[in-house]
Amino acid sequence: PTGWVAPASMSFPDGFVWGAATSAFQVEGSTTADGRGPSIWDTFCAQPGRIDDGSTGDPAADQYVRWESDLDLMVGLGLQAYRFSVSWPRIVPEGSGPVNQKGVDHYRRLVDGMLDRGLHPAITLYHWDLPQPLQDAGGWVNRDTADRFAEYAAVMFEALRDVEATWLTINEPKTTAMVGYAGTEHAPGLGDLDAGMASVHHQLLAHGKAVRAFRSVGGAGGIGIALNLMPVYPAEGAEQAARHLDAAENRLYLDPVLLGTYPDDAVGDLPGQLGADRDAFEALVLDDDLEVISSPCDVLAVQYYGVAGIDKGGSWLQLYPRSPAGWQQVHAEGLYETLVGLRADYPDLPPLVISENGTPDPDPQGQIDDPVRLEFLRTHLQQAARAVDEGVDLRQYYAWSLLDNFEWARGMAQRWGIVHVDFDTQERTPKASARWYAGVVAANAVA
Ligand code: GBH
Repeated sequence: PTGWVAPASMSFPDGFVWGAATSAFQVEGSTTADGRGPSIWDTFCAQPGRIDDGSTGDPAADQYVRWESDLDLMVGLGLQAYRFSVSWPRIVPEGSGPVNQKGVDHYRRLVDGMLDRGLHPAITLYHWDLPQPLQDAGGWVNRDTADRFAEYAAVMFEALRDVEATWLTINEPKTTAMVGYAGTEHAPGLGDLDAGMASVHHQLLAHGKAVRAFRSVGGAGGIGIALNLMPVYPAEGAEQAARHLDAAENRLYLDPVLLGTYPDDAVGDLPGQLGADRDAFEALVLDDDLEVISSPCDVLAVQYYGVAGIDKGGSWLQLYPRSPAGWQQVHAEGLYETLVGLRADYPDLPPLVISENGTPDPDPQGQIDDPVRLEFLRTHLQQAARAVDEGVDLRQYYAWSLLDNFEWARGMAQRWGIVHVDFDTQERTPKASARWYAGVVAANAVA
């Protein structure tokens, strides 16, 4: 469907929720404050060569200290919602066992501060900062981690039982599995594909167990999972490879959550497939697991950054311009295709949320005038509005990110914020994209 031209202005439905997103390790700093335990990202940052600029989670954007003024900043931009994540090692410093009340109190204050200001909380429970003691016991390769996660999640559900929050269990299980366990670019950096596959299953199991815990606590809000999705485009003659890559990148996560089945074509030796040990993976899937994983959700959260191309030999292709992130092939129409594709493929699809969407500054020093990001957001919101006009039930949108922050292996040298942060002074300055986005929110329309 090429040749679509966006109308001059496109409205969103009444009640649509507009926000921006961050995650705990990327913005909080204060990694030893108030009883927080170590996470796998603290360990990873301490290993020479893992982070480009040698930076760590301290002080990041210092939000553990500056949360009140950051909430005021959001109100000043007219934002209606904030997606943040809870740091598991602040809540259960040893990964299992005693709860650290000071950690719980921090997030209760943050959420109360949001409610006082009319900001809707979207709360991610796991955005990659696994307590180190759990990694010492195997991390997501160990099935017990799913139970530890559900226990930790229940602590937060109880603490915020009265709050109409949008809860998201796990942020991008694919990234943890393929970049942290199968790959080496993210913590814990194992470089073991079979470990990656085990982490897929155990993260999804953790998600399902947390959804069940949420139902038994009877929390006021809704719950879902945040999956990064991307359309896969075939080169000439590469339709089968593209189907396999789509299975490995998208359906491996969507199908178990939404249908209660794993796709049968994600793992194997054909181009586009994950070349893991299929029997070993299947042996991890116990009797009721898929039923737990497919426990009904209230939302599905989609993180959209770009697309992939593949040739018939299985090599990834560049079809669209790359952003300075390197891995990001920018193609706004792929967001529309993702949203309408979900509706077509999954009959019981819950309402959708776009929980992340964005692009980095071309200049690692950062910028206030950011026309590339502004245009990125505009074109992607137009494609989201197009899908909504065609009946897709999209309820919320979160720009990634509210603030320049600790960008994982890229450290502080890749800036994704709509708000600039001076990392010497921690001063915040809204970029042109943030001012433009404030207008979108005020109009509930993109022009
Ligand atoms: C999101 O993932 C994350 O949820 C968010 O925390 C992050 O800040 C944001 O992207 C921007 O990067 O290191 O070369 O192996 C998006 C999907 C998957 C993109 C992992 C980067 C690692 C590339 N990410 N990938 S590499």
